[in-house]
Amino acid sequence: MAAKPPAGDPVQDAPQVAAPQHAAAGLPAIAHTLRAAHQQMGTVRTARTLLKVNQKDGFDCPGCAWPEEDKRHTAEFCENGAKAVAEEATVRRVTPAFFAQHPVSDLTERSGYWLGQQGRITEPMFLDEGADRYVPVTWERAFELIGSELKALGSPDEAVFYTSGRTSNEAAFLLQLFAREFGTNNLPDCSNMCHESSGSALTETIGIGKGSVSLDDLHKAELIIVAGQNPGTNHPRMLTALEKAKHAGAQIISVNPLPEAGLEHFKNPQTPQGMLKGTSLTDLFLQIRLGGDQALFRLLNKLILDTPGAVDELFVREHTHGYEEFAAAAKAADWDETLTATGLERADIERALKLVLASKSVIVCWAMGLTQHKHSVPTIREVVNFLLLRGNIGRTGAGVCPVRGHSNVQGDRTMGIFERPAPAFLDALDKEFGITSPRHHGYDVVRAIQALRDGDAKVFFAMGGNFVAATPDTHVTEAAMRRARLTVHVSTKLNRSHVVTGTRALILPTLGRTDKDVQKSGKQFVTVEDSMSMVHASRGNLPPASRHLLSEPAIVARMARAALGKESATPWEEFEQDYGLIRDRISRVVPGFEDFNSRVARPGGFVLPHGPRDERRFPTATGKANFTAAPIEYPELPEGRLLLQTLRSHDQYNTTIYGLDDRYRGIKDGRRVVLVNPEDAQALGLADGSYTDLISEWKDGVERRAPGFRVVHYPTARGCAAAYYPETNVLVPLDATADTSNTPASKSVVVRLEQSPTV
Ligand SMILES: Nc1nc2c(c(=O)[nH]1)N[C@H]1C(S)=C(S)[C@@H](COP(=O)(O)OP(=O)(O)OC[C@H]3O[C@@H](n4cnc5c(=O)[nH]c(N)nc54)[C@H](O)[C@@H]3O)O[C@H]1N2
Ligand SMILES: Nc1nc2c(c(=O)[nH]1)N[C@H]1C(S)=C(S)[C@@H](COP(=O)(O)OP(=O)(O)OC[C@H]3O[C@@H](n4cnc5c(=O)[nH]c(N)nc54)[C@H](O)[C@@H]3O)O[C@H]1N2
Ligand SMILES: [Mo]
Repeated sequence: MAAKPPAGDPVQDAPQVAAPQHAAAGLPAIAHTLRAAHQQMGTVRTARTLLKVNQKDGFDCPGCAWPEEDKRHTAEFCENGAKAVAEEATVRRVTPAFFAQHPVSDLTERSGYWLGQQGRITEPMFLDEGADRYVPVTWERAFELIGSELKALGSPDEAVFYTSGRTSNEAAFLLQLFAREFGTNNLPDCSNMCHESSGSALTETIGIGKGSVSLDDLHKAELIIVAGQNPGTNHPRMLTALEKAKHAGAQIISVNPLPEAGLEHFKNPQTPQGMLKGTSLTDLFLQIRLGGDQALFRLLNKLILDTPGAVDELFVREHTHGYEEFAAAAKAADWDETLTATGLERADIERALKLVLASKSVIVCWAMGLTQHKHSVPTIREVVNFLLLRGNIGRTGAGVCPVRGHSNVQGDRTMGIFERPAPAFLDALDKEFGITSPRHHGYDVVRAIQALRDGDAKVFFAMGGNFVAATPDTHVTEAAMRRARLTVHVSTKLNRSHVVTGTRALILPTLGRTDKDVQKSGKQFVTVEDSMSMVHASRGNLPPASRHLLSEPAIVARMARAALGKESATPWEEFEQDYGLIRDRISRVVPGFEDFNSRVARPGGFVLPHGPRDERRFPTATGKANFTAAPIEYPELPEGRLLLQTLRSHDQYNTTIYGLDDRYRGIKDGRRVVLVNPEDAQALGLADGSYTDLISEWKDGVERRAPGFRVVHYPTARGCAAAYYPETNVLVPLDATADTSNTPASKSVVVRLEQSPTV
C-alpha cells in the first residue's frame, strides 16, 4: 500500500497552465477519486470506507454539508468527498517519534500541504514554555494543565473556545454547555468566516438563519439562480440535483466572475448516459464583477416592479412588511450604476428578467461569493427581497438556499455554538442544567484575534479547524496567537495552528467521522445536520488511528471536570459514557429535537421545523417577512488596481491541501497563481507566465504582501483577479469585514501587482 508521505519540503510550487475545462466529473473524476483514496488508504481500506460514505448505516461525509437523497446510490460520494475521507482514513501516522525528529522550529518552515500529508496524530502532545519540541503527555496531565490555566484566569472571558464545522451535535452541545457553565460566550466558529452574513440577513428578513428548500424543491424548481458558488469543486453532489432539475425542465442562471466548469456541463458518473454525454447546466451565464450582486438583484427587483402583474400581491399583503419603503428604493435603481457595478451588458440583465418572469418557482443558491464582502448582508437581503416579491418562499420549488460548507457547521450553530446566543436558548439551557449562563456577548473570530492581540484573551482552545491559517491577516493573527498563555488544539491531522502556539501548547488527537467510537455503554454514534435541516446519525466503522485517541465528547467532558471540579452538577462522566444521554438533554433544550433519540434512530433521520418553509410563518420582530431597503454598494477600485477574490482550488479542503492541481481551471503542480483577465493584464503590463507580488491596499496604510505569484491570463470578469486561500490570507486586513456579520471580506481585496524581484 502507498502509505509513505511525500519526501522533503519545501514543496515545489511550479504551476503549469493549460486551458480551463468546460465540463465537470465524468471518467477523470472517478480516476482521481480512486488514485487519491489508494495513495492514503490502500485497496482494502478504500473499498471498506468509501462504501459507507453517506449510507444510512454509515458515516456522514466529512466533505460538505450537501444533503443526501432518500434513496441512496451504492457510491453516495463525489471525488472531493472521497479525498476528504481518504485524508482522514489515511494509514500514515504522526507519532511521538515524528515530533522527536522534527522540532517546532523545523515544522514552522514546512508548508501546510506537507504538514497535512504526514498522517493522523496518534498521542496527546505537549509543548512546554521555552521548549522547541512537542513531547508525549498523558491525558490526565493534559487536562490538569488546561484546568489549571483556565482556573488561573482573571475572568472566564479570557478564554476562547473555537469550533470548526465538523464537530458533531453531541460534542458541540457539550462544548457550549461547558463554556457557559464556566462563564463565557466566547464561542467563535468557522461560520463567522463563512455563512454568518447569510445567517444575519436571513434572521432579520425571514426570522430563521437557515435555507428554506429541500432537495425535492430543487428538483421541482422552474428557475435556479446559482450566485457566488462553485459547486463542481465544493459541492459536487449538488450537480446531480441541478441535473435532475434540468431534466424536469428547469432553467439555470449562473452568476459568477468566473466561468466555472461544473456549472457549464456535468457528466454524471453515476449514470452511463451521463458519462457519455452529460448535461449542459447553465442557460444564462452572468459574468458579474466581484461584489456586483446587490446592484444586480436591486435592478431585477425594479424591473419586476415595473412589470404589470409580476408582483405576487396577495403574498406581499398577507406575509410581508416594509414593502412601500423597499419599492420606493428599488424603483430608484439606475441602469447605468448597475452596469458599472456589475460589469454586465444591458441585454444580459434583460435576458435574466425574462427567465425570472417566465418562472413560477425560483430558488436562489449561494455560497462564499455572496457572503465575504463588506456589503454581504445587504446583498443577501436583496436576494430575499427578490424572492419575496414573487412569493418565492414557502412554496414548492422555491426559496432561499445558502449552501453550507463544513459538514456540520449548521448543526453546531443549532446546538448553541454562537457568541451571541438568543436569550431564550440560554434560559432553556439554564433551566435544564441549573446553571447561570452569562448574558453578555462573546468574541467572534475577528474579535477573538483582536483580544489575543491585545492581551485580553489568554487561553485559546480549538475544537478542530486550523485557526491561524483560515483567518485573515496571517502575520497579525500569528503574532496574536503567540501571545496566548496556552493554546489547545483538538485535531485529527497536523496543521499550521499546531506550530504557531502560545507560551505552552497541547495537541489533543481525536476520533474522526470514519473512526469507530466505543465508550463504556457500548458503540456510539453521533448526529449531524445538513444544509437543508435534515438531522441524521453518523457511525464510523474503522478501527481508530491509535488506541490513545479520545472522542470529542470525551475530551470536552474531561476538560469540564478538570476546569469546573466538584462544583459542577452536570453529569460529565455519564455524558462521555453514553451519548444518548446528551441527546436526551438536547431534546429538552433545543426546539425541534423533541424525542431526539427515537427519531434519529430512523434511517435517514428527520427534518427540523422551519416556519417560513413549512407554513409561511415568519418568526421576525414584525411577525412577517421583512422587505429591506439598503443603499446600493459595490467595491471601489482605484486606477491601476485589481479586486482580488481568495478562493478554493479543486485540490483542497479549506486549509487542507490535497494536491497542487486545480484541474477544471487548467492549473497543475502549483498554487501560487493569480488569475487575471487578459485585457487587464495587458493594460497593467503583466505577461502570462510572469511572476508578480500581490500587495493589498487598505486604509490603515500597512503594506501586506504575498510574493511570487505566476500570472495566468484567465477569462475572469474585468477588474477582478483570483488567487487561492489560505496563501492569500496575509492580504486580508483583520478589520476589513462585512457590516453586521463581521465576516472577513476575503472576496474583495484591493491589490496592486508588482513584478517579483526574483524568479
Ligand atoms: N472540495 C472542497 N469542498 C468544500 C470546501 C473545500 O475547500 N473543498 N470548503 C467547504 C466550505 S467550508 C465552504 S464555505 C464551501 C465553499 O464553497 P464556494 O463558495 O463555492 O467556495 P469558493 O472557492 O470560495 O468559491 C466562491 C465562488 O464564488 C465566486 N465569487 C466570488 N466572488 C463573487 C461575487 O462577488 N459575486 C458572485 N456572484 N460570485 C463570486 C467565485 O468565482 C467562486 O466560483 O465549500 C465547502 N466544500
Ligand atoms: N481568504 C479566505 N479565508 C477563508 C475563506 C476564504 O474563502 N478565503 N473561507 C473561510 C471559510 S468558509 C471557512 S469554513 C474557514 C475554515 O476554517 P477551519 O474550519 O478552521 O479550517 P479547516 O481547514 O477546515 O480545518 C482543518 C483542520 O481540521 C482538523 N480536523 C479535521 N477533521 C477533524 C475532526 O473530525 N475533528 C477535529 N477535532 N479536527 C478535525 C484537522 O486537524 C485539519 O487540519 O476558513 C475561512 N477562511
Ligand atoms: Mo465555510
